[in-house]
Amino acid sequence: MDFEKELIEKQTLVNMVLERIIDKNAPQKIIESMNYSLLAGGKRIRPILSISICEALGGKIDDILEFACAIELIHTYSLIHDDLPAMDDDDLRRGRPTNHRVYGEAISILAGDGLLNYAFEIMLDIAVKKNKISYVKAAYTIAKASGITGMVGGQVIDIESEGKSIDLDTLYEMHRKKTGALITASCLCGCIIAEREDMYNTVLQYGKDLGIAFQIVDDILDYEGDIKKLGKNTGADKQKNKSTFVSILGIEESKKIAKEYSMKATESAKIIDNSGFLLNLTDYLLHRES
Ligand code: GRG
Repeated sequence: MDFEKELIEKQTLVNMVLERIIDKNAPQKIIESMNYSLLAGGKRIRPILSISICEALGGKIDDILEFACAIELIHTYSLIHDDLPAMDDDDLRRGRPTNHRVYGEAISILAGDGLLNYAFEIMLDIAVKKNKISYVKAAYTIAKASGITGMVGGQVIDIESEGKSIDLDTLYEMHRKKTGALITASCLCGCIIAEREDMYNTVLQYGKDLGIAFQIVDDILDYEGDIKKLGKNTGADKQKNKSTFVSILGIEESKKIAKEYSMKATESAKIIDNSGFLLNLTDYLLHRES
């Protein structure tokens, strides 16, 4: 199948699940605020990575679809909290005013907390119902990647580095944790749920290389991207005096390194998935404009 058609099909499937995922028994305001950010668009890369890797390794889409969508809840929580005044203080995300601009800080903090917690309710509910250790392992992988040695830890390094110039090693460490950890964990869930332990290291390497390429592209887009296509403000890194791949290495070198990591990821993608989808997805993420 044509790559773009398959990508849209997968995004549509994820969106259909996300539209009905939040428990209707919660207070109306928190449901509204969670759905405001969750259903505002987004590329749905993390669930799509889980799904496509699971399928490529012999698993069925029904084995992973809902679990994969729960990862998007965690990603959305991180965006809501990252935009808060105490963090990046942004007012545009996914083409809309940020969550706290619409619902106020208190509800927005709770919406993030709600999304994070609800993601684990979903994952653990699936693990209990399926009664399979692979789902417990996958949930643990996501918990660890989201936590203090993963995304939260990366965010701490980011906050502590603001206004300072950091070296390249610290920048890599920050991004491996802040952005790379959840991307890698999303890939690993596909492998774990498909019960293909033999492919674990290849998938791990794929996720790590893709995560770095993804973040360098994010820095490049912040430097020279189009606000309308991105759905968020550009130039924020420079304005906040943040060290980025672009500020440390320059734009041309950043593009070169992003391509190198993406090519490395492509080599693993060919081993993981012989349908070509993962390879095309890797290339799409390198050339994305949003
Ligand atoms: C608040 C604990 C906590 C962590 C925040 C992920 C993160 C850490 C902050 C987001 C800030 C940011 C722009 C990070 C760079 C990479 C990134 C995660 C970009 C956004 O992800 P996409 O491109 O977004 O997948 P969409 O909207 O397509 O889902």
